[in-house]
Amino acid sequence: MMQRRSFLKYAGLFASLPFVSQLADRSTLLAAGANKFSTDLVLNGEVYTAAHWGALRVVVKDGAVVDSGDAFGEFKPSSVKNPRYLDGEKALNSLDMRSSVADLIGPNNGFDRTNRIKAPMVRKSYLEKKPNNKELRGRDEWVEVSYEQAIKLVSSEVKRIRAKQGASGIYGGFYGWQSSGKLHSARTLLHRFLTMGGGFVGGLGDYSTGAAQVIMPHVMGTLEVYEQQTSWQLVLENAKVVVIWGSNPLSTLKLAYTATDSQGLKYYNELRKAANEKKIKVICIDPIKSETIQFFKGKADHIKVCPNTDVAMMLGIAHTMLTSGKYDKEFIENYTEGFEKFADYVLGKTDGVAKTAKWASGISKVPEKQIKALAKLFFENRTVLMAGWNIQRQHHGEQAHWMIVTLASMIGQIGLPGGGFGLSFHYSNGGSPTTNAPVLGGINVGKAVIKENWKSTEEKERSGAIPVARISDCLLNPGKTLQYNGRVITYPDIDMIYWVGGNPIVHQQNVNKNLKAWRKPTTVVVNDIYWTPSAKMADIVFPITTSYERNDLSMTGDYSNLNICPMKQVVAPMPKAKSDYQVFADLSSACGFGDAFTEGGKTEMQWLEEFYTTAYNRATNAGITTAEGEAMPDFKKFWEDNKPLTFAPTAEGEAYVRYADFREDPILNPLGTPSGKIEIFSETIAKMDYKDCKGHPMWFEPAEWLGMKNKPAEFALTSPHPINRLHSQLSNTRLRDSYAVADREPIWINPKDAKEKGIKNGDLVRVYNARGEALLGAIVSDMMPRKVVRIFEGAWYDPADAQQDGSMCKNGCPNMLTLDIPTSELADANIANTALVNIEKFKGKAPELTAFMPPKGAK
Ligand SMILES: Nc1nc2c(c(=O)[nH]1)N[C@H]1C(S)=C(S)[C@@H](COP(=O)(O)OP(=O)(O)OC[C@H]3O[C@@H](n4cnc5c(=O)[nH]c(N)nc54)[C@H](O)[C@@H]3O)O[C@H]1N2
Ligand SMILES: Nc1nc2c(c(=O)[nH]1)N[C@H]1C(S)=C(S)[C@@H](COP(=O)(O)OP(=O)(O)OC[C@H]3O[C@@H](n4cnc5c(=O)[nH]c(N)nc54)[C@H](O)[C@@H]3O)O[C@H]1N2
Ligand SMILES: [Mo]
Repeated sequence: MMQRRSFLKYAGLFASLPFVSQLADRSTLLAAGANKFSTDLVLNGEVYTAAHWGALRVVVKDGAVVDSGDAFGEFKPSSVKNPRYLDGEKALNSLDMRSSVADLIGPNNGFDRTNRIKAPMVRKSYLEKKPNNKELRGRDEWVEVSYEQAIKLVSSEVKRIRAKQGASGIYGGFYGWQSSGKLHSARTLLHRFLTMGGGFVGGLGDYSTGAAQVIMPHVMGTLEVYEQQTSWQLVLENAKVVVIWGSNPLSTLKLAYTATDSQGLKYYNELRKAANEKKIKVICIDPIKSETIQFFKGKADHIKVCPNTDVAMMLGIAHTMLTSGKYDKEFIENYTEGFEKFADYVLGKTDGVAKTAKWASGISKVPEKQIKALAKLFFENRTVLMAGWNIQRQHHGEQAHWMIVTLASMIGQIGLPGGGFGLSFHYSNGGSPTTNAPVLGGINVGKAVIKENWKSTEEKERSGAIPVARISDCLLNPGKTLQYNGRVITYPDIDMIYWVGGNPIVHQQNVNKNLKAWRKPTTVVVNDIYWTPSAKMADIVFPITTSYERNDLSMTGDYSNLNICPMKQVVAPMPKAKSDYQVFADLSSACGFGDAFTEGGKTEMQWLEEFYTTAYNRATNAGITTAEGEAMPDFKKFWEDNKPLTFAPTAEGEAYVRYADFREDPILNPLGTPSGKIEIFSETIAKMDYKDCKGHPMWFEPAEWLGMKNKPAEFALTSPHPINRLHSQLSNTRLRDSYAVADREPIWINPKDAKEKGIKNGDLVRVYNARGEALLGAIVSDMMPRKVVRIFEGAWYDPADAQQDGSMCKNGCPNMLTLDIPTSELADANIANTALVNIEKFKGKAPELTAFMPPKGAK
């Protein structure tokens, strides 16, 4: 193994830092601190950085990346010898996303499928101002322009739209996972530019937990989905039953929004051990025999629920508890609100339908006996319900987590170690205890420099932000009103989209509708590193640096704060690429507020020193040391040391039990709900009088599911998160060679279904419904139940014929097939996992994949 931390610096090497040129007067005040640190690039040696997929150690040889992997351990291989048909633990363990740094940088490293945007480019007919040019979006040729010309085009367009229409004309498209980093946060930088410049239309919520994060504050008084969980150690010591409900943590824990702390696997290994020794019963509720279930090697009970019917199943459990009297009446009495109204519904007093185990079984296809057995098992044992988020990315998704909380209330163990429920054990290693690490500062959105120009306060209130997943509906229907969490939103008339750090053409449901929507505004600008489908649907693109071509800082573990990582520039930037910071600083200058944007011309290293020093001062004042008991180094030393700092969990972190204080004294420590208690019935929601979300959790029939009458298609499609990449990110690396089937995204199909359709492993499959069609490669696997197919989200949309509306996606993007309707009037969240599709063996000549090729005119 290469020696860690040793590196050779080439004296005299000048690292061309992609940074702000215009140093204003005020910066001389700060200049004292500038250039204090060596920002020379390491030509041969090791560099430490971080990404969503973890703290990274990168090996550099002659200025190019030759290897990369876990900052703290041995490197794992980046490819497997026998690709295709990777499932279970093989898929989980064989590949390491951390190995793909070289591929992501692209051309410099001899990997050309990366598809980098190499220069600022403008769509030809847009540049020529052709009247029909919007129709040609996504179909046109591209022309290279100078960086200065691109800045001028975009800044004058922003000014034009602001003058004509005000803030409501510009959508600050931010949604996306961008790259890690406290400074180069594309989303914050875009919003800083648009906030300082006079406002914009923003987004409400997110795609991940759109339904849960609106319902949970009504029920629990908090977001719940993005909060620290009961410490895993306490779960392992106290739980007798662990229910992994609609969640695939062995896959989803590979990433975090900051950078993963990689602690999750340790706890799941211990859980597996406890299951083997029969100390803990593990139950997984999932239509699919997921990688997590396979990880338990038969030691976890798999309950195969019909997709989109978990709420019915839970109601059957609740009915069993209620009628057998085996539920915690005392907990219900002391800690919850409105249980009687829910009980009346469960017993059928309000709608004439008793939600018996038999009734639930008819819908969910989980045997009646099993439903009854679960009710007893949960009540009689210390049980924790660990729910994932897929079940709320479904039609009426609000009900799923509301019902999880209701069941946990009936079990009566909320606030006890190893009991209750948790909505984030599968995400960012929730339950990995919080450390004493001081938190880094970061770039913020700032304040308006140019006065906000909304037509009225009322306009801002009604149209200032729209639920993120309603974007295509909004573009297509300006002026339309919709209900959202008790208020009315009026869709603004958006004439310009500026998107950074996201891939909306891939992540939004119903791609064909979205493409139509994206052809409405006059101007679309995208900053991205690569020619993604969204970049291809723009008019102007800026070529952005990878996080390996700039300096930054990150922490690991969204909840644990385990490490503070230097994100040191690894290689020289691609010649014409700029950081988002540079682009927005220059756009701000062109709009007259550059000095405010850069706070007087701060350099990259000055920002980083400031962010680090915020943490350093806290540590110094509070006497916080690293896990090794050392004082936190000052920035200069930290930067030169070139390695992440690790902090130790606090005693409180290790002993943390979610809702322990509420349980101890609900009067002194009430929840943030109107009643201060868990709202099984919410008067607030009941008063909204929505037809698709009532005062207590209920079963609503989804728009499309296997049990419906007159099914529009034969198979239920679920599109969970990909194991070996992050959404669409990393698709353009060699990792893809290990999972692509016939050079397409895989679709998992049950063997009997495949046989009926004449489909074999490795065949090309056409998947279609009324909304669109896509081409995929078959994986025939008994992990799939009958009539359910799985396609991971994130495939780069690649139309067979871009000139044609509704053209097939050659690469297999599942959003060709999904429904773009809201969960309900409460949250208006996406329902990516509610859809029916048809499948057939693809006949004819396989079209060439072009997803990872630049558009016409681009190199
Ligand atoms: N069918 C279906 N669809 C889904 C889901 C599902 O379950 N099923 N899940 C949904 C969910 S939960 C999510 S979170 C979304 C994810 O959707 P996104 O977050 O949009 O997906 P990413 O692929 O992470 O897109 C990030 C983009 O940012 C770019 N990028 C990276 N670093 C930088 C940078 O420094 N600057 C700039 N300007 N760009 C950068 C990347 O190249 C990439 O194009 O998908 C949603 N869509
Ligand atoms: N490797 C990897 N990890 C990630 C991401 C990634 O892209 N790649 N993305 C991150 C992001 S942004 C998010 S939002 C989270 C997503 O976290 P989640 O939303 O929890 O994850 P999903 O992968 O969508 O689905 C989890 C499980 O739900 C199951 N499922 C599908 N339909 C049903 C159903 O009707 N009932 C039940 N009971 N189960 C069902 C699926 O089979 C799958 O095993 O993951 C994060 N982690
Ligand atoms: Mo997400």
